[in-house]
Amino acid sequence: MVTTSIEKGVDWVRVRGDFPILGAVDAQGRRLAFLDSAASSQKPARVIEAVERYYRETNANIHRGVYDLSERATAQYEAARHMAADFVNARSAREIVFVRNTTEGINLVAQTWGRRNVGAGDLIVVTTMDHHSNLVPWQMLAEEKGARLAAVRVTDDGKLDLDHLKELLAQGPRLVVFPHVSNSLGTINPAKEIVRLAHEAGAVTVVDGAQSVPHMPVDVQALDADFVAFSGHKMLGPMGSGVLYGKLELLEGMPPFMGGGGMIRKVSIEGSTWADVPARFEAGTPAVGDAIGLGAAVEYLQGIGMTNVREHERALTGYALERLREVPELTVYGPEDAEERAGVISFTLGDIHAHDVAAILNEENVAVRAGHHCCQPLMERLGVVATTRASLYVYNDEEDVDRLVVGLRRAQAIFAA
Ligand code: C6P
Repeated sequence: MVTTSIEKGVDWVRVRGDFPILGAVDAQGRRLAFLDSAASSQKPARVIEAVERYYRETNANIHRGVYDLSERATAQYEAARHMAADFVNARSAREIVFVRNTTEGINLVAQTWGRRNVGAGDLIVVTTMDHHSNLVPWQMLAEEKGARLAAVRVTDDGKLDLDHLKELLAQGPRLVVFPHVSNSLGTINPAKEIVRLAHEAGAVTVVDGAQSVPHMPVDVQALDADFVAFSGHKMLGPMGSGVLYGKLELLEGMPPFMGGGGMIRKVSIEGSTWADVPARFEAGTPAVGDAIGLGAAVEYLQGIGMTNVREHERALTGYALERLREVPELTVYGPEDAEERAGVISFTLGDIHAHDVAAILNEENVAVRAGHHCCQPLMERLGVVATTRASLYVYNDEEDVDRLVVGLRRAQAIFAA
């Protein structure tokens, strides 16, 4: 039990207090139990203030102006890039491309590296637990190029079937893509091992870091992944901020994603040449304020310490799994052990529809997500159309979990009547 105490120097009550939106209570005086951070996290005052300060004091287009304000905006934007690089331990800030979100980061790789390097008959390995964002872009590429797609199977306990992965690797795939953490099962995949195996088989790797980078220490050099994409809005930063990390040598060999201002070296009517990376991939006016907000989110998370974030979520996940076992007819999907999962808990409650469960929880001021979580192939594998999903972050505590359990019992009582 961790969540209300001061642990390893982290005062989790104070952390919760940093999030203005969580200070509100409903008409019955109940605080919000926000259990949907896997969809998008809440923002601490520090991030909100950083974005506001940018618009109040620094707003100007970047990399263009010769006046002070523009130079300050440019410096802050590039400082945010360095912070993001430091956060995931990239070798250089040039390996950090600002994008809108994970989806855009993955599409960027598919449309640039993919179009240049994947050909007819090539194999692209995905997984059955991938979010549509790490599946559909590869389907589109495969269709365009006449490439083949195969999905690593998921075991009954919600893990990637590594024997199946090895079978697919024996076919010499061009590309292996997978989620570091499943947004539906919470499974933490052995990313380092998968990357190593994929590299041994000669494949390039794309890691979907949407649910890992916000919640645990992620070191891209230790991981050795070729590309890692993640979303700022899931890690306390603004919507519209995201990162594609790519190894410099790969990024440098890639053509642009979109054409326009900022990504060129020289343009004539006859043709154009491209700017160095990462500018080559950031056509048009970027979301400067959002990137600066992401930098503030990184600083905030580093202030807590990512090991502490992970430990808090691991302990709270363990508590939640234990409490959920008390609820009859509740099936939790994914690994049983909190060590093997992040703070994402998907479940079904008897034959009550997932959306009905979520609607009743909402009446209790408990916010969860229900649906297929953009993982339709996984839902098919699990044999369900939808699950209800509670997901945890730094501001959650045992009271949130207890409220979830009370709400689930109420849902059962309503449907039993
Ligand atoms: N998952 C969820 O509720 P964007 O929307 O681009 O920021 O992130 C896409 C994405 C990619 N991969 C994984 C593993 C994800 O979880 C997500 C976003 C949200 O689970 C919205 S569907």
